[in-house]
This record gives sequence, structure tokens and C-alpha cells, in this order.
Amino acid sequence: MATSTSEAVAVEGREPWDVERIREDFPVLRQTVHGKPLVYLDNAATAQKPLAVIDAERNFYLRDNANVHRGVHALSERATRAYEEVRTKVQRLLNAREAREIVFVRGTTEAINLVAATYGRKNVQAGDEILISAMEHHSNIVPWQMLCEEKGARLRVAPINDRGELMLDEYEKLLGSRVKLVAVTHVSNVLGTINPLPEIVALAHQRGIPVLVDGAQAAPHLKVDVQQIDCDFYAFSSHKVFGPTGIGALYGKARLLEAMPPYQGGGDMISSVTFEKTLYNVIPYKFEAGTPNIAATIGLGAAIDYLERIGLERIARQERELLVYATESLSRIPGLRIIGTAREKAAVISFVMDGIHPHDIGTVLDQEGVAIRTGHHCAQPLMEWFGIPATARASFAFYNTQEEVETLVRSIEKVKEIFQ
Ligand code: C6P
Repeated sequence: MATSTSEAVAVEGREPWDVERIREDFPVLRQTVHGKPLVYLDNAATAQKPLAVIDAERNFYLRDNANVHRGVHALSERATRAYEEVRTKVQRLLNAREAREIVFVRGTTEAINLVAATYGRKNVQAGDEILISAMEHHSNIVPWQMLCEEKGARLRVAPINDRGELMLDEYEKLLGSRVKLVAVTHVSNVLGTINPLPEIVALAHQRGIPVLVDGAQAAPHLKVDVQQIDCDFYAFSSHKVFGPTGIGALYGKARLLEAMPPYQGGGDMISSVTFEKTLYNVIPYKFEAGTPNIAATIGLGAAIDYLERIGLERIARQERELLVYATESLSRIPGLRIIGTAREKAAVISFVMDGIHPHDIGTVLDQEGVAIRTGHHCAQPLMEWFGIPATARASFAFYNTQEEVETLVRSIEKVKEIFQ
């Protein structure tokens, strides 16, 4: 096998933290935008990819490209082995009990839709309730709304406080006998809030209610342990964990996945087909109809290897330092208000500024080479909750630096000079 160019520069978990060395693994960061060095602070939307990921996809197409689970020839066997190895890597990443509890999907959105369309359709009836929280992304609202509409069920919303923390006592009050499923985010993409999942899950399980966790914003920042959380489903997207787009995973407890009807019909999800009757494949294949995104899956595997080489605990520590530094620096800017001040936060900072629309902030920052996201961040009900139309959002990754935080602050000062 050819050695990927990136393996030579990847940082091992034991070495001292060297952000400049890490940045060498991300060629996209080495560029200027509008004549200024790029400061990429839109990691919650999608993260940049290390060479290890880019090379893994390229090498797959250069050497191994074939369909999986279908051929007896060498390339197909190689492709199948590589593809299934990634399932084991995802199992390890999430600390799932078994590899068959990992279903490959297009991303978090598809994972949640899969559970709504299979578990939901089977188990939710008229008059039942699904409990979500006020800080959910549209991907963890709309599939449940669609299910409720179809079944005559009701969507309930657990409230949050002014800091953007889930109010556990109110959440508990909503866990009535009609609730058939709790769907909650691990980390809010707008507020950065890290939800207390073990408590949330324990309260639901005491009443026999399963819990789905939207892990889209947690997987890039935290060491996730689905056995410790004891959630029933956990969803994440590869492109937010430094892997390719178009792939992600759904973790589901084996006994739940086994009892669920299939999602889509087609190739690979069957064990036998006649015109009279189809017998379905075992899990997880029952949920993986059609040729999957094989190359992207291989890329996801390389991203997981890369993250594990650096160490997710170390990543969380570095990002925590960046978050504290950025929060302190932004808090000193008069007229700027941070939206989301939970005690437990990941490295995401949303803010608004007196008299300045977030889109204007984003446009001026772009001219300074600083990429942030502005808008409702696919969380319109949350914007309404805070009584604001939009926020500006800086979201960090382990390759961001304190100097970049300083550039962000200087650029915001420029916004003020222009608009105030
Ligand atoms: N949030 C953001 O800029 P997909 O698109 O399926 O990979 O992920 C959807 C999703 C689900 N849940 C949460 C908490 C998310 O943050 C996201 C994606 C991006 O905040 C794009 S809208």
C-alpha cells in the first residue's frame, strides 16, 4: 500500500501540542481570502479535511474501487474489507458494544429520519407524544413533526433557561405516560450547550422511554461513549468530524434495530427476494439499501484514525482553552452580547451586536478573511425563543489558534467602526 503523504506529519497523542504542525495537515487553511490570511471559524457548519482523509479517498479510487458485499473478485473483497473496517472504527469512536449497531447513512439528518420513519412509524400512534428540546436543529424537529402529522401525535418541547441550558425539572414534568420517544441534541449548534445526557436518559428510561441523541455537534469536540450515556440511538455526520460529506452513522441498540422495520427497499438490505415475499437482511444491512458512499466511508475511517492519533481528550482540552479565551475577549467588546452562556459548553460562540445585523457582521468579517456563519443556523424556533432573528456564530476546531481569536476580535472592532 502506498504511504499517504499526510502520515509523515500527523501529530501523535504523546507529543506536546503543536498547533502549527497540526495546521500543516490541513492545506485549505494555507490561503488568503480578500488578501488576508484565512481564519476559518465556521467549523460547526463543516470542518476542514486533513490530508490523511483526502489521500484515503483518492487512494481508494486509485487502487481498490469496487462495489461492496457483491463481488468475489479481489478488488471487491478489498473494498468490502476496508468498508467494514470503518464500521468497527465508528463502533470504537462511539464505544458501541457491537459493530452491527452502526448503520451507515448520509449524515445526521438521514439518521434521524431513519429512526422517525421506522421506529417512529411502528411505535408512535395517535395521541402519543414525542419530546424534544427548545434548542434543537431543524433536523431534530421536522422529522418528528412529519411523524406527528402522519400519526396524529403531538410534539412537546422541553424549555431552556436564559443561559441556554435545558431545565431538567421542566423536562421531567413533560415525561408523561404518552411520551414514546425523547429526541435531544448532545451539543447545541447555536448555543454550544453540552446537555447532561446521562441525567436526561436516566429520567426517560425510568419511564421506559427510549432516547435519540443528535450528536452532530458533539462528535467533533467530545469523547462520546454511548454505553456510558446509555442512549438508544446516536447520530453524527462525517463532514463535521473532519471526514467527507455524504456519509455519517446511526448507532442503535441491537435489540431496537432488530425490531425495527427496514428504511428503504433495494439491494443489500435483503436476504432473499421472490415476487411473493422478501426476507430482510440482518442488522445493520437491513437499513443500508443500495450501493453506499464507499469512498466517503473510507475517508471517514481515515478521519477517525486521525482524531484518535491526536486524542479526543486533548482536542477537548485545547478547544476549552480557545473557548475561554474567545469568550473573555468577546465579552469585553461593548455592545456585543453572547447568546448561550451555559456552564457546560463546546467551542461555539453565537453573538449579536447592538444595532448591527448579523449578516453585516459576517460580510465585514469575510473582507478580513474571517469565515463565520450568520443567520438562524437551521434553528428558527430557538431564535424565536431568544427573541432574535439571527446571530453571528464563530465555531472553533482544534486547528484554530489564539491569534485567530485576536483577528476575530480586531475584525469585530472594525465592524463597530463602520456601523456605529
Ligand atoms: N448544522 C450548522 O451550521 P447534516 O446536515 O445532516 O450533516 O447535520 C444536520 C445537523 C443536525 N443537528 C445539529 C445539531 C447540527 O448542527 C446539524 C448541522 C450545521 O450548524 C449546518 S445547518
